[in-house]
Amino acid sequence: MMRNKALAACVLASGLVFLPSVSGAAPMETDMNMTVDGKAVGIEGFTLNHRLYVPFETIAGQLGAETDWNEQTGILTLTLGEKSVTFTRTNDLSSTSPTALVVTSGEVLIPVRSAFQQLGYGVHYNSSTRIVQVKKNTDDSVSPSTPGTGMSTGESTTEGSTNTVTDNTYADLLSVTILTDLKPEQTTGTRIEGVVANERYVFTADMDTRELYRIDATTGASTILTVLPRTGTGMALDTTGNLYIASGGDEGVIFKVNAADLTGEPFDGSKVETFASGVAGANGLAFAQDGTLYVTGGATGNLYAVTAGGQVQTYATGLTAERAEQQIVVNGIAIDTDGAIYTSNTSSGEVNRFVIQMDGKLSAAETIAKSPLLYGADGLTLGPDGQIYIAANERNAIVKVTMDGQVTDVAHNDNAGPLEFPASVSFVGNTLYISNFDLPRGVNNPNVPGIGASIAVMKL
Ligand SMILES: [Ca+2]
Ligand SMILES: [Ca+2]
Ligand SMILES: [Ca+2]
Repeated sequence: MMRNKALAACVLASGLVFLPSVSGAAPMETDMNMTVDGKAVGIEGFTLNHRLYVPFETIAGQLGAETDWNEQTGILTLTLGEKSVTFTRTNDLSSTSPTALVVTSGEVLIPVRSAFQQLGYGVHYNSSTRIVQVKKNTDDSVSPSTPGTGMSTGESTTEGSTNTVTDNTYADLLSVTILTDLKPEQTTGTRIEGVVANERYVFTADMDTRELYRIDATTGASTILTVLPRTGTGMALDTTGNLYIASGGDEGVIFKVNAADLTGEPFDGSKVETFASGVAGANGLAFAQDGTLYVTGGATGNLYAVTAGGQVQTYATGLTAERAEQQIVVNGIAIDTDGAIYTSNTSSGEVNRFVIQMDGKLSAAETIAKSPLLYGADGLTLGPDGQIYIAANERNAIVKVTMDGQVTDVAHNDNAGPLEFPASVSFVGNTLYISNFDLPRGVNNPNVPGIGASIAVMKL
């Protein structure tokens, strides 16, 4: 075990051990303890991407599992009776695959949870005692972990910020299902960005064909209602059921579709009104309680407030991109009942809050949370629990941010879906509708396997 301690120190101390990672993920030496069937087991390892990694010999030794490690192919198989689990070497520290193994200093480390679970053991993490409890499943099913606050790394990810990144390796992720596959005949090649739903329907638009979709919230049956004059992204419904659609670019506009047209037969695109213009980079939309429509300006860094009459006021947030490869700094948006404006910063992985001050000016951006879990933060909405829910597109994840800055994944998966570069989110009661944009980037690269552009559903 001394050797492993040295290994962990080496992992932490030296960037040379690992290749650079696209997400900025860094291994963190663990102070967790473990019991297997009630017996304490010393562990030396690290957490990475919310997973606890230990040398495979530790796990195999506890279970008496047979091991087959092929250094050439980078494939490791553990076998216990009828059950086996295979891990594959990765150099990508941002990999969230539960079956990726990491080789460092000649040591082979594997994710604890998936190893035990695949070999017929239940894994439970107690975040207060920091003990990972492993127990053989008596009924041969995988026993669930208990939901809870998860495991805080205790590390603030940004100077001066008080938020913590919650490691939910051992927390339950919520299940996500597919309401409808918009292009059953294809697995890639269709991009949908915005989504908004009411009790009856879910709306989205194909960015390339400009088709506006109406999807039955119960059956998933879809209808192409019309073809928009220009591409459509973020969407919102006003209190009387009219649909608003952002259309970005330098000549950004907001389209309006009247409520009566949303429930009937398909109609001609000439019935789509231009509600407002002069909203460059328009991306996300949200109504405040006073009826003002707020619009994010994407990479422009602008926020726009649009009156019921379509008059536009422009506010500069002053936000600038932190990652060259991602320039969007105001993307998803939601407004609380006090009028505070929450936006997602896709570039920095941040949630910002703004208020319109008494003098009519926009406040400086306040950081609610900043975390690598929020890289690719796209659509943002307020949940029925008053917390913030965000589609982290390049992580194939839905992330919850509490008002006191706790950041937790509530759902995520690898590139096979059901989350596939999720772009926008819309709650109806406890049901969250999610648009799968399916861009091949981050965890969704390559974007196959998967079903491509689709509407996913998650229930709180
Ligand atoms: Ca498909
Ligand atoms: Ca967006
Ligand atoms: Ca995919």
